[in-house]
Order: sequence, then C-alpha cells, then structure tokens
Amino acid sequence: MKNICELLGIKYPLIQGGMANIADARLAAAVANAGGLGLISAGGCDAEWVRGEIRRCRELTDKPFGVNIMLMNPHAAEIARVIIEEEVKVVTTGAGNPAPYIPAWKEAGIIVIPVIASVAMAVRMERSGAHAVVAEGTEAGGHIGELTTMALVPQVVDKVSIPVIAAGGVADKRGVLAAFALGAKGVQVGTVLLASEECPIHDNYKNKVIDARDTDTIVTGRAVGMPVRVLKNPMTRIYNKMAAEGATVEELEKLTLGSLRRAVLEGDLERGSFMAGQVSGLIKNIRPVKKIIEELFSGVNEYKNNLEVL
Ligand code: TUI
Repeated sequence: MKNICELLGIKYPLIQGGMANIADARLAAAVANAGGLGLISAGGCDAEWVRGEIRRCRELTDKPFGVNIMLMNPHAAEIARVIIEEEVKVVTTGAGNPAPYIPAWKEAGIIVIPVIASVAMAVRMERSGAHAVVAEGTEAGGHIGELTTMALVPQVVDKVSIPVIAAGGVADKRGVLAAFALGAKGVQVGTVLLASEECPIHDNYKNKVIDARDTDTIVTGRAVGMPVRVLKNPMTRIYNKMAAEGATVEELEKLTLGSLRRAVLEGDLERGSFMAGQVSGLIKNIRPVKKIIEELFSGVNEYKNNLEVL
C-alpha cells in the first residue's frame, strides 16, 4: 500500500481541513507550498467560483492541491463536474455521501478521500472505490458526528484496508503521534490553520481562536439534525436557548442564516458562527502556514522514541 505522501505527492502526511467559506486559493497554495495537501473549499459557493479559485491556486503553487466539496451545497453536482474539467488531482468531501460522484472522478484519475464520522460510512466509501478516508472525530470544528477521534479512528482502521487519515483534535505533534498510534496514516487539520497568517478570515476570528480556552466550544444544531461545533458567543447562547424552548427548524435556520459569513468576513462577534475545534485552547499565536506545518512534524520521531509506556 502506498503511503499518503506517495499517493498525494506531498512532503508531510497532512491534509488541510475543508473549512467551508474559508479555504480559498491562497490558503490552499500556502499549505501546498509548505508540503501538505492544500484544499480549496467549495463550501456554499457556486461552481464558477470554484473554477476561478482552482486557476488562481495553480498560479500560486506548482505543488499538488485538491478541492473539498460540502455535499449539502445545492451546486455540488456542478462542482463535481468542474473538478474533472479543471483536472484537479484530489477531492475530499464532507457532510454527505459522495458515492454517486466517485465513478466519474475515478475515471478522470482523481484521488477521492471522503470525510466520514462512522465505521459504516467508511466501509461504504471503501466499497464505492474511495482511495482513503478521513475519520473525523467530534472534537473537530464545523459539522460533526458523535464519536471522538480516539474511539473512531481505531475502529475504522480495523474495518477498512484503505489508508485512514485522522481528524479532530490535532493541533501539535502530540496529536500527530496519537493519530499514528491509533493506526492513522496521516492527519487532517483545520483549526490550527485558522490562526495562520495566510488564512483569509477576519482578525476577530483568529483572535477568538487564540483567546479560547479548552471549554470554549459548543455544539449547536443538534435539535435540527445538523450538529456544528463553534466557539461560544452571544449567538450560540441565543441559539441553544431557543432550541431548548422548542423553536422550529425554520426559526433556528433563520437565526444561523449567513452566520458563518458574518464571522469570516465581518468578524461579527455577536452574531457570527465561529466554527472551530476543541483544540482551539492549544493555539496561542498566529503563525505562517509553513511554520505551523513544520512544527507539527519537527521532532516527532524523537518524541515517539522518548515515550515511556512501561
Ligand atoms: O463536513 C464537515 N464539516 C463541515 S461542513 C461545514 S459547512 C456547514 N455550514 C453550515 C451548516 C452546516 C454545515 C462545516 N463543517 N466534516 C466532515 C463530516 N462529514 N462530518 C460528518 C460528516 C458526514 C455526515 C453524514 C459524512 C457523511 C454523512 O453521511 C450521511 C449519509 O448520507 O449517510
């Protein structure tokens, strides 16, 4: 079995998290140039925006990069075609089942890596022809499943023979090593890249990640079947109060409509949704992407060799 670096043509076994409405060509190229797999996130955008970012990314890097598709996006089918037309090398998917698109992607020679949150979905993805899966624990930011990374990753590893990449809870070399100890062949990181110089979000968002403590994330949307981990703020307090008092799905959706964009573009601390993982509490400063990635891997073998278990 090829390792992740050979499969993807990268230096470090690291892929960037999708990060809907955040990860653009600039962030993807910064990750690619630093030796990881950078991704442009299609998020809630349309297919022509994705095409433009793919072309822009090619101008910013000669390294491999991919596109992440959030499958609830109404433009997902069109974006799936644009990825083929633009000869993108890798696609990752989130928030749904990409099986209907996989045959055409594979036909075009694209490497397919679905993000999953359960063993059942991992097994389905392997049967559908995925090259690898990202097993994402509930520590992650954004839309999440139920299981922790610690519980999910080894159970997925035991049930599939394709490489498993761990996500959720990785922000430093201890997290990288833990992921590999669980049987993962790579890591996906998102939150730690929010606090990067190249991440195109409002400074209020970066500062909110840096200021966060261990208990400062909360899950909204459970009541409407769309759990999303975000940093606590007035918006999350109102949301959860309304949900507890039996607000309708429509009322709750109205409250959150556009809230991610309000966080990303306007830095609206009151009414924005600041998606971020539980590792926010580990992140203390804004660094260039290259430094973040180098620090995740520098000295990992030494660290591993010094682990004393018995
Ligand atoms: O997709 C993510 N994380 C995301 S997507 C996103 S955009 C968004 N914005 C506003 C509201 C909601 C979402 C922000 N963060 N992570 C990967 C992930 N995929 N986590 C869980 C899943 C998942 C869930 C269900 C994968 C497959 C699945 O299958 C359902 C089915 O069809 O069986």
